[in-house]
Amino acid sequence: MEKKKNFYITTPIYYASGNIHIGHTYCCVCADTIARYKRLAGYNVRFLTGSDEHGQKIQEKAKQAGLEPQAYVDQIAQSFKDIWKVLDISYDYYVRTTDDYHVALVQKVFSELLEKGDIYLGKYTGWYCTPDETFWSDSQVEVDEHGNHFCPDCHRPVKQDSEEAYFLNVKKFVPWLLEFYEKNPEFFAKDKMNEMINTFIKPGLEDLCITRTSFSWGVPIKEDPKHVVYVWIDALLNYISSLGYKTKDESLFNTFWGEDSEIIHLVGRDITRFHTIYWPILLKALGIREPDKVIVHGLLLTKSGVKLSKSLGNAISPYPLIERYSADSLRYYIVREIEFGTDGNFTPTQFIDRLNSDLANSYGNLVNRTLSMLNKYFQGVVPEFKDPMNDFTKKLYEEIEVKLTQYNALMEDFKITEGASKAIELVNLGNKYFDDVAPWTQAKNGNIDLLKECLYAACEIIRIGSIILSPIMPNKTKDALDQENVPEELRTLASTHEIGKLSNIHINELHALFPRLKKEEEVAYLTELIDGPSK
Ligand code: ME8
Repeated sequence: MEKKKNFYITTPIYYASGNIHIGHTYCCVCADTIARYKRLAGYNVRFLTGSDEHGQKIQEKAKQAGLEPQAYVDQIAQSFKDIWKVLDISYDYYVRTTDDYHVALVQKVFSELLEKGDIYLGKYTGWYCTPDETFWSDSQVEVDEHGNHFCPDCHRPVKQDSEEAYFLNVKKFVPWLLEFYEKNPEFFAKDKMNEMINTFIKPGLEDLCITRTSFSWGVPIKEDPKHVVYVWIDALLNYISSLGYKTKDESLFNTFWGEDSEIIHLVGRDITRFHTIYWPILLKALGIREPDKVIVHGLLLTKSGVKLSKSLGNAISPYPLIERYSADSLRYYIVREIEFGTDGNFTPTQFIDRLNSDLANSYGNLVNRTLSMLNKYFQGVVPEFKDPMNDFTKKLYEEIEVKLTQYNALMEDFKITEGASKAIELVNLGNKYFDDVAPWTQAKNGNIDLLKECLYAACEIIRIGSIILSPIMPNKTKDALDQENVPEELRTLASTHEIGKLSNIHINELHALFPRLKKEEEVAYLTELIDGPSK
C-alpha cells in the first residue's frame, strides 16, 4: 500500500474533572512516542490532545470548588498542560470543548443532522451513571440481590432518569457499520471488534441520547436552547473541530482529514464503544471519511485489578515519579514494561528492575564506558573510521541493520513495546561486543587498531541507539547525543544507515545518564507512595 504523507494522531480528551493520574500519562506517552517516531520517519505529523470540559459531573465539581464552571475548567486545563510540559508531550494542538470554534461546530453539526432527520426529539428513560456521564438501559445495568442498580462499567450506583431529549439515529446505520467492519478488518483489534458486535450491536443498538435538559453546562443547541449537547457527541467532534472543519479556513482539515492522511485515534479500552461504534456512525452521517485505525490500549490497574481512576480516588500522581526518577525514565517504563494493548499494573519492583536493567546497566553504561575510554585513550576524539578488519565487527554492523529493520517495522505498525525492546537489544549488541572485545585489554596489549575499531563501533551504537530511543526518551537521548557531540545531520532516522561519519569528532564533557538505583530503598519508597505509610 502506498504510504500516506500526513499523519494525524489523537489521544482521548480527558475529563476536566480532577487531577491527571498515571493512567492519562500512559496514553499521552504512548501517543507521543508514536508521533515522535513518525516525525523522525519524515511524516507530516499532527498530534492532538485536549480536555473534555462539559457535563453534569464537571458542573457539580465546579460548584463544590466554589467556582463558575468556566473558571474551574480553565484551572484544570492549565494543570493538564503543565504535566504534559513536564513529560515532554509534543502535541501540536490542545483542544478544549469550551473553545468557541468547537462550540460552533457542535451547533452546526446538530442543526445539519436535525435537518437531515438523523437527529430527532424523543424521550429518554434509563439508568444514569453521573461519574461516567452515561445512560444505561435495563438490560445493561447490573442489579444486586436487593434490587439496587449499578453501572456495568464502573460498578457505582446509577439513578433512573427520564427526560425529553434528542437522539442520534444510530439504528439506521447499523447495517452500514457492520459492512464497514467487514471491509476494514484493521479498523480496530479483532477481539475488540467481536466484543463490540456481540455485546452492543447484536443485542440491538439503541439510538444515542445526545442532549440533556436537567443541567446547563454543555453546548446549547440553537433550535431549542434548553437542551444542551453533552459528553459524547460534543467530545468526539473535537477531532475535527480542532482542524477547522466547517470554518472559513479548512486547510488543516483538508490535510489531516483528507485522503492523503493516516488517521489514528489512541484510546483506552474503557471508551472503545464510543470510538468504534458512535464515532464512525457520526462521520458517516456527516458524509466524511473514517479514521484508519482506533488503537485500543489497556488500562493500568491496582494490585487488586481495579482501574486507576480520578473518580475512584485511587490514582497515582506522576509528579513524584518524575521528580525522583526523571520524566524519561517514567516514559520508558510506560512504553517498555506495560504491553501495549493489554492491561498492566504499576509495580514498584518491576519499575526499579526495568530502570536498572535497561537504562542504568545497558544504555547508560554503554554511553558512559565508551565515552570514558575515548577520554582515557584518545583525548576525547572519536577514532578515524576504517572498514572493519575483523569479522566480528563486520557482523556487528550487519546485526545493527537487522535490528533497525525490525525496529522500524514494529514502530510503523504501532507496536511500541516491542519497538522499545528492539532498541535496547540494539544497545545490548554494543555492550556484548564491548565485553567480547574487552578494549581495556587491547589497550594494555598495545592492539591500538582493534581498540580504535571497537570504540568507533560503540560510538555508532550509542548514536543509532539514541536516535531510535528518542521517540520514547527525548531528553536523555539528546543528552547522550550531545555528550558524544553528534552533528545534527547524523541524528535523523535516515542517518542510522550511514556508518562511518563520526571520525575525529571531539566529544563533550561526560556525566552519568541514569543512576543505578538501590532496589530495596526505592521499592520501599514507591510502595509507600502507592499504598501510604505502613501501619
Ligand atoms: O473518557 N490506565 O475521559 P477520561 C490507562 N472525556 N489509561 C487510562 C486510565 C488507566 N487507569 N484511566 C484513564 C473520557 N486512562 C472522555 C474521553 S474522547 C472523545 C472523550 C486514559 O478523563 C485512557 O486513555 O475518563 C482512557 O481511555 C482515557 O484516559 C479516559 O479519560
